[in-house]
Amino acid sequence: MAGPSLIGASDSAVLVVVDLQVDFLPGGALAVPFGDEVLPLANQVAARFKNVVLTQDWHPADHVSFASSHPGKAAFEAIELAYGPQILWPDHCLQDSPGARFSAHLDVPHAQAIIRKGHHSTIDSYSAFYEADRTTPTGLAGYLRERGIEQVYLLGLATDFCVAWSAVDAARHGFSTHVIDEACRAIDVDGSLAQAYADMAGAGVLMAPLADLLS
Ligand code: VGL
Ligand code: ZN
Repeated sequence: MAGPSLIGASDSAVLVVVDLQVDFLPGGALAVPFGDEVLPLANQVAARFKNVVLTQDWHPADHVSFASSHPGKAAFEAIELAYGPQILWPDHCLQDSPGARFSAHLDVPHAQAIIRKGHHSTIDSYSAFYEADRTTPTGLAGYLRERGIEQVYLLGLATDFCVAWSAVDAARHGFSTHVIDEACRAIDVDGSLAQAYADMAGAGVLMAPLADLLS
């Protein structure tokens, strides 16, 4: 049985690097506080993983999650949509825009796949597995299964949205799921971080110490 330090070398483990895009970094349209601190950690952890997948938030201009799509509403307000509550965001990660690009400091040349999410105008998608209606799949689960993946490790932005929702869905799909919390940073709007930790614990997601991955 491989110890934690060897997990990244395993054929059955994958590192999912979540949304390390310009718009989520300081100076970006939806900057996550201290988000840039994640970049060197992501590079170091990814270098130890044989299998790496990147996720990329990738919205059309009229996306339902944008406050600008709802006249009279402001960013960070919540509204009710057919699939449930939706926090409204500043316009971010517009398809093919500079803000949607991966950070120039992200250095993961061996990443094998990029999962783009949030590309349907009418559904947001925090999770790398399912859009926010919880039923429209992105295809990531099938991709990982076909590749014989059993353990999913996650890091990136933001802890309380795309990382947590992806981790909960990975666990629900039966993957042994671990979040490298020290290599994540949160938005934390209206108690979202506490909720995310509770949801992850409830789904059986484990927290993996960064040191275990780097040793
Ligand atoms: C995210 C809010 C909106 C994220 C994406 O990557 O956590 N958060 N879109
Ligand atoms: Zn988004």
